[in-house]
Amino acid sequence: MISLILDTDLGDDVDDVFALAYAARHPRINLRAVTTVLGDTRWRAALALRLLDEMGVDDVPVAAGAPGGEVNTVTLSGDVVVPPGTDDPRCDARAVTDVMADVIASAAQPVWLATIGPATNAARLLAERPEVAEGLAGIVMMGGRHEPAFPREHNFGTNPTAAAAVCNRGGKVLVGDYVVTCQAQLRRDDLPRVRQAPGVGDSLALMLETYFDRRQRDWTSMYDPVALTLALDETFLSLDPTPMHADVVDGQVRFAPADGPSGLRLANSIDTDAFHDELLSVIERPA
Ligand SMILES: [Ca+2]
Repeated sequence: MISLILDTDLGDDVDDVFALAYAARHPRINLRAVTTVLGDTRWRAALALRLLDEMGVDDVPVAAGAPGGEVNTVTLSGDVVVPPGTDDPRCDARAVTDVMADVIASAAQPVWLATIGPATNAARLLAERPEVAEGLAGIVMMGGRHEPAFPREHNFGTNPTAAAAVCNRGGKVLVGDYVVTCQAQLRRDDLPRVRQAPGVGDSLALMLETYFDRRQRDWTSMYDPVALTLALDETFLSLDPTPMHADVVDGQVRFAPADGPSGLRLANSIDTDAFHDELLSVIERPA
């Protein structure tokens, strides 16, 4: 059993809401807090609260990070469940770094932080509460593209300085980059099974179908949920043993083998079929 803080930009690309459902329903994950990042973070928090309600989860604090940041043109999906601009009064009044720090400091075991959006909140925690961040079991990130062509990836490209700072923090940081995690997918013919997820199935299916329609395709990648499995083990993603370092080059994060000690490791392979079954099985678990 692991304790987990999920730091997410849910509401745009639909994979985040599946990561939330996976974390909330997984028998080996104790979801301790949800924090939101990028753009209208209070709307994202309202969406998280709505989905947690539907899953029968009412004991997980949800806090909104600083609004703003460079929101790209990623297609929305969460607007069909919670209208943009919605503010839920249950959104935690504390700063996200305080929520994270309180969870980390009060937990009986070291806590994992999964950052599946831009790394702004995670970098703030490391900068503002370094002594607390030392107590983390590790940080799992979805982001970056480890390939020679070096194209932009949304999460790390939105705040590359923050992403590199988190990658290079010294402690354990496990990254599922775009190249590997994009292979995890749901398809349009998965919609009937998604709809069966107790409580939250209709919302998940509506967002997934909306996303397919807006992107005009019949599949989409589950980058975020598969990345967060690295906090558990290497059943679905395998890690390259090479310790890495992250540098910001031309506004993007580039990975290279580390010259000195480093806790940064990158996933290098994925069992796509096994994870597809895993994701659907976990979100189908009873409320
Ligand atoms: Ca995300």
